[in-house]
Amino acid sequence: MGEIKQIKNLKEFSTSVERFQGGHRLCPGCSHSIIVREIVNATEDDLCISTATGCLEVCSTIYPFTSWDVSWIHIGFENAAAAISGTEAMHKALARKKKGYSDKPMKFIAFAGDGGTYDIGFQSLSGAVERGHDFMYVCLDNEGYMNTGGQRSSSTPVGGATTTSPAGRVSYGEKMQKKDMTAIMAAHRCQYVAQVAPSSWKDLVKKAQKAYQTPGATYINAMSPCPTEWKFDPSMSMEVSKVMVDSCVCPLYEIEYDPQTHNYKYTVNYEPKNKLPVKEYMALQGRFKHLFKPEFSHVIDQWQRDIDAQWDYIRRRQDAGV
Ligand SMILES: Cc1ncc(C[n+]2csc(CCOP(=O)(O)OP(=O)(O)O)c2C)c(N)n1
Repeated sequence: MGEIKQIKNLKEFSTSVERFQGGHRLCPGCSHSIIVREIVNATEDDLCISTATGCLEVCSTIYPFTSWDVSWIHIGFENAAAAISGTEAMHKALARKKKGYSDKPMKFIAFAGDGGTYDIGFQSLSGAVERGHDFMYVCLDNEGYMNTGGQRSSSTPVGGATTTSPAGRVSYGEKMQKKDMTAIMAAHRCQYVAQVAPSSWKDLVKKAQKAYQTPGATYINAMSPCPTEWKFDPSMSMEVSKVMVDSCVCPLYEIEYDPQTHNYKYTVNYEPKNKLPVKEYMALQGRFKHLFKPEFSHVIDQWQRDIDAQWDYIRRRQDAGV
């Protein structure tokens, strides 16, 4: 395993060798590219990355250009994990045979959106983790199928208006609960699972480094505010991300599984001093605008109860140490 570089501050981190270049076609203010840079620049090891079809892939590799200064595979919407697990197995086999093949440390990463993770890529992700391949899976979670015009996914939160769960006179938008993908991946006995947000960059970089160092499959759920479909001004992405963290809509926490004791250790990495009401988070985004009508106020109240209950649950697990 290569050295993990120590990151002191943002100024220093900004001088890292750039492995995901600018000039791509992601929307102004898109969080995907910020998250990707925070992850790929956190190591100096060689990287091999698979990326499912989605905003990141479409916008970073418009032929004949590419933003990727690492080995990179474009794969279908549904099989980023299958592609990277096969590549990891091939790398191991070739390194064993030697015959001129480099045995330099290499890290394997799969990036996919929430559509490519929570829904269509779920089976291939589950299988790759079960087989115990050594890779990091990162879900860029913008809570919808944004590359194809903002359809709902099983990550879309209740009340969110999307093109396939529109809000109107009779509907308040999405009706189904967002899946708890972080818990689902912990239940696969990944040794490291974490939730991150791009505005908490140091937390994100540290977690990526922890995932790089953990053997076997690791999973990072990266919440990714999307100005285009969440409907806020592109200059506000990091503000939306901060309020998302401070309202505990996106609690920053990690789960470490110990295969010897079968223990799950929960750690809350950030406790807001002043926990904001979810209303403040919703008010920043057009996709929740309709919820502020009196007839839909019960949706906001329910959200607040759900977020509070989830926050309490995570902290109870942390305190219990199991
Ligand atoms: C099998 C298959 N079905 C549908 C599509 C069309 N398609 C391409 S990208 C995409 C949406 C991607 O959404 P998500 O994974 O959430 O990533 P995002 O673009 O939001 O980052 C869809 C539906 C496809 N490429 N392949």
